Amino acid sequence: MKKLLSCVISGALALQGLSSGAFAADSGRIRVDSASVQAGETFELPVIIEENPGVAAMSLNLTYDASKLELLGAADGKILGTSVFLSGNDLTLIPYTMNWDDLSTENNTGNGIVATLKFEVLAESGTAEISLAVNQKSTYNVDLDEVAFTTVNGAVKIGAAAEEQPDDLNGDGAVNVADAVLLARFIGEDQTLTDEQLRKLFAAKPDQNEDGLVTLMDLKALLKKIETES
Ligand SMILES: [Ca+2]
Ligand SMILES: [Ca+2]
Repeated sequence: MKKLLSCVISGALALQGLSSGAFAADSGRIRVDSASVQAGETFELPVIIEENPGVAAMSLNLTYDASKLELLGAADGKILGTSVFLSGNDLTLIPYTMNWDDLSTENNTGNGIVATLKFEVLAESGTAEISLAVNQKSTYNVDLDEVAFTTVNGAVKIGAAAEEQPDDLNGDGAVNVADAVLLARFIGEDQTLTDEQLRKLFAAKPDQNEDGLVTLMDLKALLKKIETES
């Protein structure tokens, strides 16, 4: 088992090495977290920037199922410099637009929570998809060049019991090396991962050490657990 685990780690390292050359430097990722909640509950959901190539302004459109969720607010994560965060006035608008517009002459390269969404659960059960879209013309750096971000949508499971297997990243009911492989592929920026795989990954707990980012540290933490349990 140890040998297999070290293969996974070196595979992840190889993927990381590849990624620096294989992907354009000017593309980041924005994702909205997933959650399991109960009917009537109020909960917060972070919107997270990863591999931020540097922006002066950003605009995001948030879309969700208003029959299942009510948006109560959106708070600035304050990682985009001295940005003015314009949260929009009408929380009932769908899409709901979040804009950041920095007057600084330097790009903001912060990663982590860019906004925290607050929702109330209206539905008794079901799943509410939460999607993000980048308004490309309003997302640019200090040179006024448009900056590309890929987006990863979230899903809110309503009424479901609390996640019993947060380490089951591929959602197959078991926690084993296959989950570590999936995590390694994500960290290595494997572009062939499907939306379904990404949804399951973030419905579980990829951020093992709860620092707000998914990195090799999380892979190491997961491998340690798998090794201990096997
Ligand atoms: Ca699994
Ligand atoms: Ca982490």
